Amino acid sequence: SGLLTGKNILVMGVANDRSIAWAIAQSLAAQGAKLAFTYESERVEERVRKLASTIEGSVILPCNVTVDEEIDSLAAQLKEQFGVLHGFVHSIAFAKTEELEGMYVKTSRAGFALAHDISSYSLTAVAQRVYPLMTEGGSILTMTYLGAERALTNYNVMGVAKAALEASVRYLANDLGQYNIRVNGISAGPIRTLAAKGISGFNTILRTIEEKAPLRRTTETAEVGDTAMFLMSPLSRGITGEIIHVDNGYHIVG
Ligand code: 0WD
Repeated sequence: SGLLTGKNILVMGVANDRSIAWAIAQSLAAQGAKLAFTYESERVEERVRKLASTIEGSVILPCNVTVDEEIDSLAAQLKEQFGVLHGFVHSIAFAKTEELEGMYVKTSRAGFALAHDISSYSLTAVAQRVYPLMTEGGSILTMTYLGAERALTNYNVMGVAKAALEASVRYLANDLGQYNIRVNGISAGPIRTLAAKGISGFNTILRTIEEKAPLRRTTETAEVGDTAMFLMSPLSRGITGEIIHVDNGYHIVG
């Protein structure tokens, strides 16, 4: 038995085995959690099914977070399969590649709206439909980045969307605390994943981290996974509305 035995947790944002959400799933499963995974489209369905099949008892459901009806049916499926939900991990972001380079000032209305819809509003859209299933209390977690706090080269509209996401963490925490539901974020150091491929100059960023981060190394997904496990577990019961940096200390320097 583990810290999460008997807990049912929704994990959104597994795209492949390098996804942060996948490392989080490993850490949660190691503590006995029962997991539900979602996939955005048929493009990733097979990959998600294959990965999920390696974790016993996993549930796999479709959900593109830009479509309200898909989130409605996700919540209905979760109610049917789990009854009670204890956790929700949101590890989803998207912006058009052309909005992730050059000057932020050039951001289009459509690019701004899309980045905010998928990367920021989706946390609230899912939370509003799944919190009623958290009848025994719960923990909600999202993934953010330093670009929310600072103007970082090329991060641009994603940084603005992450700032809104971090503010959402605080507002959701304030709303849902009365139901013993906690809401937190992890601000992870840069990790080479599919999403990171969209960001220009990523290799340079990783080299800077190795030189300047207090721990002199880049972030590994397992480090994020273990902090996520802590935030899903009763060990973190006094923490809500918080953004925890899992970045080997980089945000305190440079
Ligand atoms: O350096 C990094 N990789 C960092 C990532 C540092 C700090 C934070 N993060 C954040 C990301 O911004 C994101 O919020 O962590 C989260 C997870 O990102 P990841 O693990 O780096 O990236 P990835 O493996 O690509 O997973 C993100 C997934 C999508 O993957 P693709 O590459 O297929 O877009 O988000 C999902 C999708 O699986 N996603 C959606 N899910 C449902 N509906 C949608 C959508 N419309 N769009 C994207």
